[in-house]
Amino acid sequence: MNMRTTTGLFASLPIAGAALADTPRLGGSMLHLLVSQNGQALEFAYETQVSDPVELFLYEEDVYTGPAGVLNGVYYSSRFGWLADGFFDLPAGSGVFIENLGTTEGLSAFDAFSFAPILGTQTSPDIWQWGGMMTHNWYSATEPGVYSATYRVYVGSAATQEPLAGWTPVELTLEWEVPFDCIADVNGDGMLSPADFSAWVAAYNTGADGCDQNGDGNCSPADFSAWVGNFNAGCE
Ligand SMILES: [Ca+2]
Ligand SMILES: [Ca+2]
Repeated sequence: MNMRTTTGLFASLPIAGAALADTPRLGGSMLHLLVSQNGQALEFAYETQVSDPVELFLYEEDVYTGPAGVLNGVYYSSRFGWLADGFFDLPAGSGVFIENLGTTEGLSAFDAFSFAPILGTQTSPDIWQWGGMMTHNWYSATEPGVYSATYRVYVGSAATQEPLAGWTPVELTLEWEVPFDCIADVNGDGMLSPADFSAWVAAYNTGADGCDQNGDGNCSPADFSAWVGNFNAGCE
């Protein structure tokens, strides 16, 4: 289609918001991964304590264009961000690298700025050079589950990426989650099984959250048949 044929008619109209590409979202507050230098050692600390896996979200209405399109239709988050804590005084010709030591299958990592696959995603190198500025890479998954990535942060040669002798790296593990959102899974183990029946009975007896299967806000005998219906309907 030749777009120029319509510009004369519509050029003066404001562009509707819906026509603009959406901007990928952080998915929550920033969680900074503080990396600092202590002599010839790197140290790591969370800026904010992180105890649970970070949830990955699917924004079904969002449409991202260009390189950000890798985030279309997937659960993602960029809450984790590398951040230098204090000054670095590194030898000439060196840099700070992040090396993927192990990532759960199904978890993808993309560069914060270019959206290029990194850290082992889609056969990309396991080593990624961190430029030292605040960097919130993107992490995505397509299926419910708990995902983790273990990284080594080290000082290496900018030319060869080989670790510098005499320098001590630091390792850390990050976790993400796509919840298995299924109301009939009363015991929350991520699957539907007969054990969920006894879990529902227990929830009924104690008035726990899992009891309310018909969503009317109450825990009543009607929730039993509702649980059976939800169980038979299954989950994705
Ligand atoms: Ca279950
Ligand atoms: Ca109910």
